[in-house]
Amino acid sequence: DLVPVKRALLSVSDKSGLIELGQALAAKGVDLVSTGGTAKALREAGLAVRDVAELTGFPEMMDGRVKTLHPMVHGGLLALRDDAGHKASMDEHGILPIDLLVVNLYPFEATVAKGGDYDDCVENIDIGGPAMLRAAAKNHAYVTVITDPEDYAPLLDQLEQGGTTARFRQECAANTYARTAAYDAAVSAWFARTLEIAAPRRRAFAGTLAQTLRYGENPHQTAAFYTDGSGRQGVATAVQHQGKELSYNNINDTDAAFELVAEFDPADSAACAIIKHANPCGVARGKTLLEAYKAAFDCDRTSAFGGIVALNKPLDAETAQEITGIFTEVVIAPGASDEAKAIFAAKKNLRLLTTDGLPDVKAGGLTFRQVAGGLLVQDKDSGFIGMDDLKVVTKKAPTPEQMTDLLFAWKIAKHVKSNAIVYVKDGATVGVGAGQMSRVDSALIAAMKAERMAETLGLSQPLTIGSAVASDAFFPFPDGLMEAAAAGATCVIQPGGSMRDDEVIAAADEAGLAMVFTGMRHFRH
Ligand code: 93A
Repeated sequence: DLVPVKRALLSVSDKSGLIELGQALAAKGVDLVSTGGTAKALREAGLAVRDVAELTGFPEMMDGRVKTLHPMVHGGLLALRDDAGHKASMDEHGILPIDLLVVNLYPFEATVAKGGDYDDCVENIDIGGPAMLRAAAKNHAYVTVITDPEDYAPLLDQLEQGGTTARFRQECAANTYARTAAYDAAVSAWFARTLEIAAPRRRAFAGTLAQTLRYGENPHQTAAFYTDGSGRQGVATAVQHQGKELSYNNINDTDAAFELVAEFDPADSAACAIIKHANPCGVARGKTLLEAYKAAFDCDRTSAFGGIVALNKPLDAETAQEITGIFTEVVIAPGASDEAKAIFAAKKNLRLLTTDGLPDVKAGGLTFRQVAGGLLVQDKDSGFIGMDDLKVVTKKAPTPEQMTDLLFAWKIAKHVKSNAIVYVKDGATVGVGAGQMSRVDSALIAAMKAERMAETLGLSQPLTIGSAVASDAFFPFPDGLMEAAAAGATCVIQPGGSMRDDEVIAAADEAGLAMVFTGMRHFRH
């Protein structure tokens, strides 16, 4: 079932590997046809190539918007070689069969990622390329289609044996539709972002394979990492400096860590978040990163082992040194000093990731969750609460210091799986209760962890005494609140809005707590 390649059409924006491919094809006697820039590059390398304009009898026109959109091209790609009618049409119009199509598209995603303006992005929507790709892929019974320079080598391996196999052409076709779908989805997503179109409106979802992963959440699951073409700063844009490849769980946790730490403006203070299983086991601010890291670490030293550390400022040497004190899986920061990099270099298993900046926590975007037979899509939780949004509901009002801790705790609670209870003291978490089915249990677990930490640190009492506590959603009954009070919390931030708010407020007053309502909740499941 080998199909030989006699004629190839090459039209590529990413010209990497093009010359080598052209040379290899020419050596096999393949007739080369190309669009303007591609033909120029091939000719400059001394290869004989025909212009697509010669094939179509039309010049490339309208700034290249119309170059391959022609029956001479599409007929050559789509004709069924064994069909008498198709053959007759080819003969009648002088259409030459095209056996191999090599196209990669205008760099739409890269243009968006580098912040291209509206017109620039629109101009980079490729029309002729996807049309040819889809045509060739449909006709994979006869045509081989390649859309990624990474596939040039496997293609040449195939041609070594005299032609491409049916299976190879089918896989090429499958790759091609994945590419054109991801391409159109990137355009759709760009429109949605640019025009601020909300989640419930019609749009497409797809991604581009960035990396195959060793396995998924568990070793028996295969997995891969896809990028969405948005160029959003974060784990997808990060550069890895050392350490083995990131795993599925690493990527998930690193994302959680970096999104959380990005809540804290580096202009206000340094901040550090340590994540385990997508939940923070310590978050703190500090005058320096070192101070922030130490305070975050002291929230839950047991869980921090093997954790993911995210920083809101470039990693410095002192902090790097301190981090190497225990086993850490990943460190992500918006940069790192050469000294810090040198310190990490001795730790072979530690991965260091740096980005050009922090994720924009206020930017819109969508989040997805897969359910059987569908996708749940929603706007990203970019809800923000400032001092002015808070309503004091108790007799006692929080002091300015308490207010600062309450708002700090609130930002963290947004990133803790529900039910979330977060105790904070002096700009550092001192107890985090995550993911419990009951809010009371989250309050209890966080307090219990704080007690254990107090023992480890040799303190006379847990740091929850005199702390601020945040609850990601309202207390439906006073019981959860009372657990927090029993742990020593003296002020509370929560959305409010329960049927029993009156009871909860009365209980808070009785316990001498200061409590504020945000009017916004931050469920996260
Ligand atoms: O502007 S287009 O949408 N119109 C076309 O007819 C067309 N044909 C190929 N873009 C078109 N292409 C794209 O040109 C290819 O997908 C490829 O990305 C690029 C190659 O152009 P050049 O060979 O001039 O560098």
